[in-house]
Amino acid sequence: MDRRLFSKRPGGERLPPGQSVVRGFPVLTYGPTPRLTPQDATLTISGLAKARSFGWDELMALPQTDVRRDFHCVTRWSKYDVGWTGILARDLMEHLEVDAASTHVMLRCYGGYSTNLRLEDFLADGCLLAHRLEGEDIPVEHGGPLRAIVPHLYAWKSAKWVSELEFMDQNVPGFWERNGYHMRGDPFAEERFG
Ligand SMILES: Nc1nc2c(c(=O)[nH]1)N[C@H]1C(S)=C(S)[C@@H](COP(=O)(O)O)O[C@H]1N2
Ligand SMILES: [Mo]
Repeated sequence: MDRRLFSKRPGGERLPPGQSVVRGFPVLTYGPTPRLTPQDATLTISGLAKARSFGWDELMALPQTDVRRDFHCVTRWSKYDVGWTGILARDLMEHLEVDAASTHVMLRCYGGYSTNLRLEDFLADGCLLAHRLEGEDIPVEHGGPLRAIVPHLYAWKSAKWVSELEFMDQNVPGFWERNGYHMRGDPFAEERFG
C-alpha cells in the first residue's frame, strides 16, 4: 500500500484528534455558491509575482495529477480517501515568476472567500488546484469548476471557486482566520482556533 495515500503522520494515527469519520461528503460553504462556467473561471496571479491570468484551456494544458487524500473539516468530520485531479501548486509555480521575497499566498475566491497559506504549505505534497472529484467535474457545491486542495491542513484552507493567488511577504489572515480560526490549521496539532 502506498503510504502517500494517507495523510497520517509517520508512526501516528490516521484520524486527527477530535475528528470523526463520515461516509458521505458534507458541503461546508459560508454564503452563496458562485455559479461559474469553466470559461468564466480564470485564475489571476497577483501581488509579489509577475501579474498574469490563466484561462481554462491554459490550466488544462498544464500537467495533471491525481491525488487521493483524507479531508478534515475543523467542524470535526473527516472523509477518508477523496480522489482529486488537477494541477499541483508545485507544477503551476514552474509557470510563474514569483518574487524571492514572497513567503505567503492568499487564495481568493469568486464570492469573496479567502484563506492564507505559508508558501511552504502551498508547495507541500499534494497541494492541488483541482477540477475533478473521483473522475468527474467537481460539483459546484464542492467548489467546481476549480478549487484548491491543501490536504495536510484543515479543509477551510481548501478554497472553493478559487479566482486569485496573491503572493505576499507577510502572513495576512483570510476570511476564517480573521474570524478566529488558526493562521495555519494543522489537524494533527489541532490548530483549530487562533
Ligand atoms: N470559497 C469557499 N471555499 C471554502 C469554503 C467556503 O465557505 N467558501 N468553506 C471551507 C470549509 S470550512 C470547508 S470544510 C471546505 C468544505 O468543502 P466541501 O464543501 O467540498 O466539503 O471548503 C472550504 N472552502
Ligand atoms: Mo470546514
